[in-house]
Amino acid sequence: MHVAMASRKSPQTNRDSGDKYSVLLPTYNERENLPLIVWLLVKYFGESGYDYEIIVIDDGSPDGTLEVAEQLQKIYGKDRILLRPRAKKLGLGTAYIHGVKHATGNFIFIMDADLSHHPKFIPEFIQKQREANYDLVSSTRYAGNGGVYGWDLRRKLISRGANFLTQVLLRPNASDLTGSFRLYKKKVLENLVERCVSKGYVFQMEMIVRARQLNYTVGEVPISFVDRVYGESKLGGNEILSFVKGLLTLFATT
Ligand SMILES: Nc1nc2c(ncn2[C@@H]2O[C@H](COP(=O)(O)OP(=O)(O)OP(=O)(O)O)[C@@H](O)[C@H]2O)c(=O)[nH]1
Ligand SMILES: *[C@@H]1O[C@H](CO)[C@@H](O)[C@H](O)[C@H]1NC(C)=O
Ligand SMILES: *[C@@H]1O[C@H](CO)[C@@H](O)[C@H](O)[C@H]1NC(C)=O
Ligand SMILES: [Mg+2]
Repeated sequence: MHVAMASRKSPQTNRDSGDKYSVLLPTYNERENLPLIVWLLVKYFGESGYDYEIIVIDDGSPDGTLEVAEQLQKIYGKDRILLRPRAKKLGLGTAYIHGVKHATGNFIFIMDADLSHHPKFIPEFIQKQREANYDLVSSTRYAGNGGVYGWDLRRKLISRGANFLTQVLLRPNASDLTGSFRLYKKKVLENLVERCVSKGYVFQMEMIVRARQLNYTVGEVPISFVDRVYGESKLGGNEILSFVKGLLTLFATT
């Protein structure tokens, strides 16, 4: 991909740009995935030369994710890996709020730690952001070369359905509303997070809907999304029900 190549050619220029990228990695039982995602992040940031830090927000995972994170911190250094754990599982939305408080970068990446979001796309996000100084850049599985791999029909239908329903009800003019691999200007993220009321799966969607309301500019990067290999999926009937409830609440209140 020429985008990634271009940034690889001039790592020094990237380093000197003055921009710093804080990656928020919320984890719950990601012991198997964390070493690999961190290794890949270090690799792609290292090759492209951008300044970065990785903030691991572990919510008291019973599988020992935090201990793994501590080992990684020893390997890669305290300036690259920051640990901001919480005592118990308090949900993704508040994990981002918690993480952003400790971020020292002027840009924030939000991504899942389960390898569904491949760090190889990071240089493309940054390139896209700089193209038009976008306030946020969202991944999309539903435009360009984007796609989803490893999901069964049920999961695909749920994701498509959630997107479709939201498109119809809220018209946010973005092709992927529930994907959570995104790059934000820090100020923009702080402002959005403050206004968002929903929890769980609706949160990502509310973020982009509110971004449109505030006239923030949104760029999109097509990604291939791969289902998690290790660990268990947490998407059950309860999450679907609360997603629809949250969506209708948003519809009624915005
Ligand atoms: N800190 C924290 N992280 C969480 C919590 N819930 C989920 N995560 C993490 O958030 C990311 C996304 O969660 P996932 O379980 O992968 O959600 P998903 O991709 O919709 O569903 P599956 O991959 O099928 O399980 C992963 O890195 C999880 O480890 C939580 O309550 N607190
Ligand atoms: C929707 O997005 C497209 C391209 O991103 C843009 O050209 C168009 O003006 C947008 N429409 C609205 C209503 O925001
Ligand atoms: C966003 O832009 C629209 C159309 O230009 C305008 O009516 C609206 O007041 C703007 N909203 C904000 C929050 O600036
Ligand atoms: Mg996942």
